[in-house]
Amino acid sequence: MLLAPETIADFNQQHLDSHRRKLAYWTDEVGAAETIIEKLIAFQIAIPSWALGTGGTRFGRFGGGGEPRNLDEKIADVGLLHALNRSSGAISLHIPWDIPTDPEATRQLAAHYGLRFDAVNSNTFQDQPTGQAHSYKFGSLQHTDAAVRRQAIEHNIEVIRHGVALGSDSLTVWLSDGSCFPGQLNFRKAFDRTLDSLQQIYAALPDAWKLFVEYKAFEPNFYSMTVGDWGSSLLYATKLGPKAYTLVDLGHHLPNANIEQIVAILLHEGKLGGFHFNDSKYGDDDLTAGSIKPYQLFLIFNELVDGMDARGMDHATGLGWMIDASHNVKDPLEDLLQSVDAIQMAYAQALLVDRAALEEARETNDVVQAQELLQDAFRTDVRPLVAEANRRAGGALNPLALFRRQNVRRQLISERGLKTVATGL
Ligand SMILES: [Mn+2]
Repeated sequence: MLLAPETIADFNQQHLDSHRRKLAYWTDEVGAAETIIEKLIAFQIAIPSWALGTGGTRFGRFGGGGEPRNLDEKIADVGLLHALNRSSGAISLHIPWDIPTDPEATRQLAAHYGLRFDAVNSNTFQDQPTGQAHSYKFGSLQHTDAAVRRQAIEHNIEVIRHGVALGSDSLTVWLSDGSCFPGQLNFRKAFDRTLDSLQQIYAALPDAWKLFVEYKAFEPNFYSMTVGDWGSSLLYATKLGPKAYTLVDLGHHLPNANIEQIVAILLHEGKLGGFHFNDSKYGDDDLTAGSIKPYQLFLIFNELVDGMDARGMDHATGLGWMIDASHNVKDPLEDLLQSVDAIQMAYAQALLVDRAALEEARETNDVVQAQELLQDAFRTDVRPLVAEANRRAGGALNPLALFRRQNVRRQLISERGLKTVATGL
């Protein structure tokens, strides 16, 4: 479904007086407000094609209805999100869940909604029901059998071809490769085989492309993961070459890992390539960004802003910004609106940090002042700035409220039916 610009304008008009009162503090008191609003408008977060339907656990799945039945409807859903917040201007596809049959038509459809194609994702963590000769039960790029590795390499190269046809410029490789029991795997051989396979994929990358090596601490393998942490990802990326980078998925760490420190060092080394936003209480929970640990999200953005500025990188285009989430009990589109909003807030708060004062506090070991400076930014209500950025870009002052007022889910159910199931997680 399409959201008419007049519907958004009408909604904004109804809330404009209240919004202007809240924004007045910023425009009157804070010199940096305009800069922050401009940066927020430029900042776009890619929506994953696999997160537009209801997710599930291995215990069950409780669909909410109106899920997109094909790639065109997935693009329409992301287009709807982008119309509401003007900050979801990209889609990240998963192959083979979303193979475009007519790439030019798919490209045009995306352009119609103002969307571009972000990183394409390969899938060698499950066996496909048809057309697959070898099983990935014991791994893909690490497999002991060269024929399995070859099949996985060729799949990744095919994903690159789909990406090229759509105008994408990066490939994300996440491997479930590893082992479930001590003794099962020769770690050194698994590393060498994986590196050799990745090198063959890397060799097929077009010139301007990036390869993102995503790591994960555990699951589905529980004893060892062959790309299990940022250290091993960095090792692969370094050995592969300048087009290879580490991708950080917030849910792919062991509990209490200091992700902001990991981000700072990877960025400093020029090897941070992309991000998968989500939040978690325990592990790879794939919850809404900022829903459990908003301060951590802010601290990560604090390092991102600081590190990108130190390297002269463009915040909007220097890294791949993507959400990777699953929605078990929420409407997926509402959840994605919440995630984008949380990311925008954390970014705005990070832009507020007084960096000169923070460095001064650090150099003089003023621990209290350093903490105060960060918490002062984190405790600032930046919602009027985010709302203003959305409004100026043509979106809604409150995307979620408008989504609900328009009864979007009910309309999608009447268009698509109650029992539709989107391919994905
Ligand atoms: Mn991920």
